[in-house]
Amino acid sequence: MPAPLLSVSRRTRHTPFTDRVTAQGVKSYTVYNHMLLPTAFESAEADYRHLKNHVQVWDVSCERQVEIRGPDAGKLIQMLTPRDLGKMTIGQCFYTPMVDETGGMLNDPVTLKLSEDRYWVSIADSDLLFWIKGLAYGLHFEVDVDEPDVSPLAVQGPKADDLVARVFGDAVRDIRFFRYSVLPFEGRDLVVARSGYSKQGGFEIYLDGSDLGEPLWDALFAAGDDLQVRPGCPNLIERIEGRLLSYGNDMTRENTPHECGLGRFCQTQSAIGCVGRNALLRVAVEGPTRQIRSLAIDGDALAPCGGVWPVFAGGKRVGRVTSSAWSPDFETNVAIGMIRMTHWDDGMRVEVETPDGMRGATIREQSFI
Ligand code: THG
Repeated sequence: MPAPLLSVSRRTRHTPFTDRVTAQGVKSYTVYNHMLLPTAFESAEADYRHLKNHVQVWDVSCERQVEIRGPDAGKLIQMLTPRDLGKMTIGQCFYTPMVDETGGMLNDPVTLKLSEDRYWVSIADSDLLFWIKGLAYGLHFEVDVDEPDVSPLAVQGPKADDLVARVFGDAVRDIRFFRYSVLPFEGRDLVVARSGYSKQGGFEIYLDGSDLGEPLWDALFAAGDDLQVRPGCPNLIERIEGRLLSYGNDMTRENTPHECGLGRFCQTQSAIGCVGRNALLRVAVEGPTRQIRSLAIDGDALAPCGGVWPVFAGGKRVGRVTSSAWSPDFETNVAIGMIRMTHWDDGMRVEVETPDGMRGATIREQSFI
């Protein structure tokens, strides 16, 4: 049977780059924040090889911004996350677990501080806008909360500095990791951050105004011919190797940030105002009893895990795999899963129930890259 098609309508929102992405041969899409997100151009493996050697331009418009602005913006944003934003400065981007009153993960966005009273929350795939609007309204905060016409375009890969410097100038080379500069393009100021959903390095350009989408796309491709620039997209294999988490796949509202291995992004004690603070302080006393791990699954290439694969040890259930793919570089099936504490130590052996049968697997405390 051929793979089913995706029916597109107004609800599956197009992006400022969709016409270019289509013209340049996108092979498949998913839907993320009710918007089209490319998932393959040539193939997962060919796209992966190219990403690791050259430079790609990714239409990640689906990383929508929730803009919070007004005198109470700082107070509201601290309510959302156990990460202490007290020392955050203008020009910084923070990876911010966001939780509900039980400490359950609602989203894992990148937060940008644009001014003392203006933030962008660059969200993963959940309707965080409604939660934030609800808090602001219910608490009578003096803020506006909305989704602006801002669409990130990522430039990722080892040649990203060269490509982005040709379009925005050599100033981009001095932008530090998870910092941004505001740089002009066609007379408009754009946020250019050193960030992105890969471990290959690069930038995210926050296109402010859809009308500039095709000019920006075309400028990058015109400048990058000799760099072998290609359209790309977040790559399943590479993000599993790098253990970049996918909200809704690797974690949900059932998980705390500590279970997700995001404890290093939490300063719950000093995150005064965070709605999940009491719940997280309580669970922090004992620590989590299950946590995200990388796994290497034995044997030949498996089709990617599109759901949940149960994990066993000695016949007992000890966790689940939620993402997997064959890694050409590590010559094994790389995976991400949630593993109980009895089996989460580095090097421990478990069994994964795959559609291809039971497979042995080795737990890894660290990511592959
Ligand atoms: N960029 C932007 N918005 C996003 C994503 C992004 N929104 C959706 C999704 N991705 C959110 N999830 C993540 C997950 C991981 C990272 C960023 C967003 C990430 N993590 C690095 C890591 O884990 O190595 C570094 C984190 C740090 O050290 O601060 O980059 O990609 N705009």
